[in-house]
Amino acid sequence: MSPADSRLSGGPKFTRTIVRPPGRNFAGGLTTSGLGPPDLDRAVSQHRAYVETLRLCGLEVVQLPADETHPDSTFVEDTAVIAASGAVITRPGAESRRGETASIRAALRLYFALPASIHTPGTLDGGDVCAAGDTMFIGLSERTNEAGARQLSAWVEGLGFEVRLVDIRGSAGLLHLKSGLAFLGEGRLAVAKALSGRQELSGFEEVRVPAGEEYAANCLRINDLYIAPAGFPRFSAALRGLGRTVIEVEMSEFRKMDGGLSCLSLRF
Ligand code: CIR
Repeated sequence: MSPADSRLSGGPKFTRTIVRPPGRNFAGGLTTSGLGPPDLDRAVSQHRAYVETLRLCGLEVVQLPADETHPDSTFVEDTAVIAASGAVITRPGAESRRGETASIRAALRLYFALPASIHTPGTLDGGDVCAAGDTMFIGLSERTNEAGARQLSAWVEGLGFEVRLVDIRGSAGLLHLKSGLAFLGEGRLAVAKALSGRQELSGFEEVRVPAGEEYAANCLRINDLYIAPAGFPRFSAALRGLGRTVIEVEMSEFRKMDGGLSCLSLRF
């Protein structure tokens, strides 16, 4: 499906996903949540359930071994951007995460001939990139700088996407653009209050994430289904109201490390 066809549909059809379970050093990752240390056993079992959910959505799961040298490496989404028929390896904004990309590049080379790369002085986290049909929203954040966004823009524009930059620096509570935004298909976006009404989102229908449930803005549309974090009933009900099944997954331990639902997988 071309980007232009996919804004009013559910987006591209996904067939595969890359995931990586949390390692023993998971609690040593970056966090600002103030929610306390994660419980590793619980994180591992939540990750297992997440992977099963992706299988239920029809995806073939490519599971990488845990990376014990990089505590944030379970958040694979930040290390690559996959769009249409190509992949770009990112240069994560946090220095402690840069080494995560080597194994992701090796994994993606099995599926994409020559992944491109974000290079210095650019930095970019995949969590700042939200594809919505023929539109690619790219967040400027504490992690993604102008140079990184420009490099990615040039690449995705070459694939036929219209790029819209969304500056979220100073938007309290948003680590990444997708902490407050998700593409729901059929021209709709899930939007947290911090981004609601932004003119960069024009032309899309906003599905507002209720106050107090902002964490749920980071949900996923996978083929015919939605996946949403458990514990946010009003937002899940709103998704159900769009006429699709919603599968809820427990994310408590990843949330403690500032991780959202989408960041645990790369989908293509
Ligand atoms: C970090 O601060 O980089 C990790 N602890 C969490 C990354 C979450 N990534 C995402 O939501 N895309």
